[in-house]
Amino acid sequence: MSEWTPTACILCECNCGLEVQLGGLDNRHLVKLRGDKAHPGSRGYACEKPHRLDHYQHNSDRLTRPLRRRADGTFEEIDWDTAIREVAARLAAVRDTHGGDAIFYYGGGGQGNHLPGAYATATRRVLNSRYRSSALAQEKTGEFWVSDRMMGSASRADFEHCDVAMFLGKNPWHSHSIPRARVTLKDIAADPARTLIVVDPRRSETAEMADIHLAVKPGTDAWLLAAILAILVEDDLIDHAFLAAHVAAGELDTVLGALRGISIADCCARTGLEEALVRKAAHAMGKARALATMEDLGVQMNHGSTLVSYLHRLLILLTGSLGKPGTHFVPTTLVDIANGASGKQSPVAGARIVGGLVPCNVIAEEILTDHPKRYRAMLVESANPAHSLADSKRMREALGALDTLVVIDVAMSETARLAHYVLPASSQFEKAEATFFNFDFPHNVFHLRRRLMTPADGPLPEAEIHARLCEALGAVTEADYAPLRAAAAQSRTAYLQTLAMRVMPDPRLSGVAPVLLYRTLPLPDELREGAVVLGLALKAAMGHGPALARAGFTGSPLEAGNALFEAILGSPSGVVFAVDEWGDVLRRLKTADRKLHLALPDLLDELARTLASAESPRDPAWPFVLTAGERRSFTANTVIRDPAWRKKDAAGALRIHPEDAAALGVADGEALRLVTRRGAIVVPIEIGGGMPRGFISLPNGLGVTYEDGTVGVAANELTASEDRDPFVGTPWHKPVPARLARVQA
Ligand SMILES: Nc1nc2c(c(=O)[nH]1)N[C@H]1C(S)=C(S)[C@@H](COP(=O)(O)OP(=O)(O)OC[C@H]3O[C@@H](n4cnc5c(=O)[nH]c(N)nc54)[C@H](O)[C@@H]3O)O[C@H]1N2
Ligand SMILES: Nc1nc2c(c(=O)[nH]1)N[C@H]1C(S)=C(S)[C@@H](COP(=O)(O)OP(=O)(O)OC[C@H]3O[C@@H](n4cnc5c(=O)[nH]c(N)nc54)[C@H](O)[C@@H]3O)O[C@H]1N2
Ligand code: SF4
Ligand SMILES: [Mo]
Repeated sequence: MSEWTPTACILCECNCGLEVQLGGLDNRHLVKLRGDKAHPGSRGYACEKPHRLDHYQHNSDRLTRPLRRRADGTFEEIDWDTAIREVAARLAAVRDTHGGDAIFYYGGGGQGNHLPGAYATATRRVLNSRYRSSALAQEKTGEFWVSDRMMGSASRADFEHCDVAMFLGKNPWHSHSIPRARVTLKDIAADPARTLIVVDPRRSETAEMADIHLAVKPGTDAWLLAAILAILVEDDLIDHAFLAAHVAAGELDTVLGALRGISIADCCARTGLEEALVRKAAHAMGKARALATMEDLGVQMNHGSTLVSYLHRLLILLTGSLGKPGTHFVPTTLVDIANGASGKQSPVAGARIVGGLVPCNVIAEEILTDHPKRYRAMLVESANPAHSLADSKRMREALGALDTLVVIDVAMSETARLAHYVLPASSQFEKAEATFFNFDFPHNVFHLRRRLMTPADGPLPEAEIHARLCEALGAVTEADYAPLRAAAAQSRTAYLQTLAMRVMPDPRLSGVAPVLLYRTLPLPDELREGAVVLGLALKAAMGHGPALARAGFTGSPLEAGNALFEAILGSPSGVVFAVDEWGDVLRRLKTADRKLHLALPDLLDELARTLASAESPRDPAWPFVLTAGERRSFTANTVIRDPAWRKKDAAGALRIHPEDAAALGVADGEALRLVTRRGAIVVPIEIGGGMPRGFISLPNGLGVTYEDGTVGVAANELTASEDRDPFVGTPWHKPVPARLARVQA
């Protein structure tokens, strides 16, 4: 067995630092894993999920050779030269006939591997491919869009130092998303001076620990937030000094006017909650010394999601919960993935593009049409849209209608099965990798993980795949590499100067800079795919000089960026790359006038419309509300396909309230037939799980094909792409109308 070697967990956005001992055949198995105390963010923390990560590294779905689909739908193995030549030729043909806009890029990284997306920018540039998307456009784009308009950027919160914490449609005990989640939750729960508030119809594991559990009726969070805001205004619990200093002129009065007209009692009635409990929660938040809040899929994949994101931001700002320890902050990031800028529309459906991402729910209709601007080719990388996007049946039809579908993946995913070409990628332990989900504050961390083992014979790192594609497309040649190689042979300084003088000013070369770096920057093998990080570090040094300087990276942008890059290379457990000051958060607001904007007219209209709408009676044909895709102890999207990884809930049971089960005459573990407008499946049930009556849940990420069998239900066989938010197109996966029936014997 090897020494303990640092790496990271790849199963959720936290990317906790791990230490691993390798063993087994050729030392290629992850035998023992533990939290890495030297990781500056996670500091030794790890949950139960990574201990059997070897199921990711080794499983029978791993791809070993490039594959080409035959006319009969089966695959044949081809060599890499053929694969790259043919993929390049087919994508170039689409570009040359229909324009690069007809080539759609999806993915770029999962929870722990974001370097592929950085290399793919080169291939996309060469193909003139502009339209793209990723899972963020089925969860976070509403939050990004309103945050961008109100604050200039999205914020995160400091739960470690807050005295009041509120989770809205979020179950961090299982889904994490904050550093060392369980330690922080336990600390808050154990301290009588701190208050934990959870808004969730289900008594989730986090709700179970809460001081106040607001068990809203599913989909009524907008009414709850409206009531809370109205209470804050009525009882004058808003932070006048903060608002006077930072809010754009006149906007506070507009918003207060709108909130004063709200009937608190009516709103509470709509949520099914006692008004006294809502008042208690509102007062706790309004009187907090430091309020930290977070919204997630329970509201972001639900009716009124963008409105809820807006009202949530009003709660943060009216209570002055921005820019003080224990409240919200805007981190200094190496790569800005939470950017909400918009203005563009998708080519066929005319859907709003936020943060450069086309809403996931319109992708199928942008393909299944004879519109001249339809997408005709798709490059999918490290994502599984045939499984993870709404309405899998329609998605399969859409992917099947493309002229060319290329999938870059480590495993034979549901999407890869539909591809014309499947390009096998090295696993995240066979190459250098990193996440761009870097949201810590005031010390932000970047971790370039070293490869733990050489790639198995066959797969290639994405960096190499994109370099070969760009070369085959004729976009980069030895002549472009030569000056950089010559400079590299002299010194890093000479190399940086060549980058600054030759590459950056030349749009052709700067577009393929990731490939130039990868091909010419001398790096040890275990860090080779980290080359693109030099470009990111230089860019960060140009944009965030003071934050980098406080972390010790000083000098000109070239010097500071290079020093940061060296530190990243030299820190196998991760490095603090930016140190911020709380006061900077409000000094650096990125809105045009550097003020906070509370009054968004379209969303205030939406609020008025929502509050005026009558409650529609539940359609008796669909008596249940299905949460299609809950995070549980052993779920991790579709990163691990082998069901043997999962220690609990082997079958992926449907959770249901005991009285609902009794009414249907089923016992724990028995199966029911679950029907939605889109599909029907049979699934075993788990009685309890904190579900209220009429509310049922299926786990996320199950129902993948493995060794020609399927374990659990693929949630998106049951969801519909037209069920989506009117503003940003995020899906309504959490309130799927459903019915249940006994399975006929
Ligand atoms: N174990 C595990 N952890 C993960 C992942 C995983 O697959 N498995 N995936 C990661 C990813 S990609 C993401 S985006 C995050 C998501 O993390 P979460 O958003 O926390 O995950 P979910 O379990 O999908 O939804 C959270 C809660 O929303 C509640 N909910 C449902 N309907 C409503 C409603 O109407 N109102 C309110 N207020 N709540 C409602 C559900 O009961 C559930 O407890 O998790 C990350 N972490
Ligand atoms: N109904 C419903 N649908 C949902 C959700 C829900 O709650 N309900 N949640 C949504 C959310 S929040 C998310 S984030 C998405 C997640 O869905 P996707 O973004 O589609 O991602 P994953 O399921 O994580 O699939 C990741 C793919 O990356 C591959 N992979 C792993 N490592 C590597 C690598 O190193 N290189 C390459 N090239 N590939 C690799 C894996 O084999 C897998 O095929 O699902 C969404 N879909
Ligand atoms: S919290 Fe997320 S990243 Fe950390 S160990 Fe658990 S699954 Fe892995
Ligand atoms: Mo996600």
